Amino acid sequence: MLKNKKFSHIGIFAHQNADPDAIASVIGLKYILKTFFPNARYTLLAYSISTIAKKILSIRKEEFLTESVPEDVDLIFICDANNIQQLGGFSLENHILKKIPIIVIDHHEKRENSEEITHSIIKIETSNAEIVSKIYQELEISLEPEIASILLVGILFDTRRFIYRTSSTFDTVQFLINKGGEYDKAVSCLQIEPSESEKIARLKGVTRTKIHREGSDIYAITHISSYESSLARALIGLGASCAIVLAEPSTTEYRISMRCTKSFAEKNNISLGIIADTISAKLKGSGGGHQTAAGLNLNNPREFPKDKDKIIQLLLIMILEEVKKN
Ligand SMILES: [Mn+2]
Repeated sequence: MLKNKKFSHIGIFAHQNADPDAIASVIGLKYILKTFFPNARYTLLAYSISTIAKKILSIRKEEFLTESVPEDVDLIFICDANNIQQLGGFSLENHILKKIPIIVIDHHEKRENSEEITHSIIKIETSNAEIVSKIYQELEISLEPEIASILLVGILFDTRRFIYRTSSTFDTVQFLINKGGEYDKAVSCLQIEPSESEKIARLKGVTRTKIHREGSDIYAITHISSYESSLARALIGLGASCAIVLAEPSTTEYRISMRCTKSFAEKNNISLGIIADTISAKLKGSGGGHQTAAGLNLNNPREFPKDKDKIIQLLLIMILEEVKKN
């Protein structure tokens, strides 16, 4: 399709709140397309970019549009998402009316076919950056060292530093390193030093931590004014099986962050996301999450005591009740 047509302005999208994998894929794809359409204009778009993903732009400065799509874009790519709903507040209405090709390159499982998408490359890989890297490899497109480093960042992020990988992941990484990709630079790109206030908050939260043991499970519960998810993660790092952290950003709003280890979730056959959902329903708040990470938002729960240590005890009792149900 691409070979038989001429395109003058190519738009490449990442999903909203773009992560390093999305940003890396978009940049990687731009330089693949440049070999086919050297004279076209390129516009990279992301409705919002996560803090960590912004660090990729220190390897190579690339401009991203965050507000609107230029009208004259005549070819659209979407990276790391497979539908236009995930693009955020961008409007593609006119482009769809003009029947502009929209091509998806994604590694997530496809849920439904959306009509707007005219072509797609969907491969179940552990990162989208790996798909883009494989296109370089298979089509023997020349790859600049900086772009190789950027693709490494995407792979490192989405594989969670190779916790998730396929039989080809290490081959792809080796390919990128052979092309001049700098592994150390890519790793350091994903390290963000917490702010001083975050460090202090975490340390204070740790000193207030109460420990509850339930067989071999260690529960750590505490409270903090903010940075509750950062503290909950830190408590898991310190050895807790399950961490529950209450934050009280205002007198009427409570946020609770929960984390647990995978072995805790599997052994007790629970998902923190479901527990958060159940408890929030009881307390008329909102909550949810995944198996090992979840959060709750409560507005002025009347039955809560004033004393924060008592609130976290109450939360612990509710959580233990849910864990023991299974
Ligand atoms: Mn991804």
